[in-house]
Amino acid sequence: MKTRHLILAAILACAALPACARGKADACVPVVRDAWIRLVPGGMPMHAGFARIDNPCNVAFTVTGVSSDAYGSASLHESTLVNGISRMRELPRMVLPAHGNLELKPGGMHLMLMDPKKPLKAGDRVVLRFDAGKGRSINGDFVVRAGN
Ligand SMILES: [Cu+2]
Repeated sequence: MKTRHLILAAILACAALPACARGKADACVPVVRDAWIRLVPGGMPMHAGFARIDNPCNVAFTVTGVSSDAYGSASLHESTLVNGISRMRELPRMVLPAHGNLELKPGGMHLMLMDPKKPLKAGDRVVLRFDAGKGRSINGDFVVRAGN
């Protein structure tokens, strides 16, 4: 009887801790911070997302896509200067090295956000999901800012 209570207590304690329930391997996840979305003047249906993603974990985290309920489509992009002209290209992935970070910023890597489902204004908040395959993903809480 006593043993049964102890086992039940252990199961309940585990269920109360999300990290425990998912298993130890997935307990560590990268953190999205300083995340913001830049509106384009004139209400163009094309926004850019920027953030810093820190990976405190012992394994690399490879982002293979991004999505949001607030946009019709979203993709990983990079701006580069080609012969003095700014160009954008789609990236198949962004790799966060173990104990490293990614900086998504104007003029560099960013998130291309197309077809907002409803008009967004400065101060609105949007959740973007970074997918890493095998059902793994992390969320980022983005705040909308006016572009210039
Ligand atoms: Cu872009």
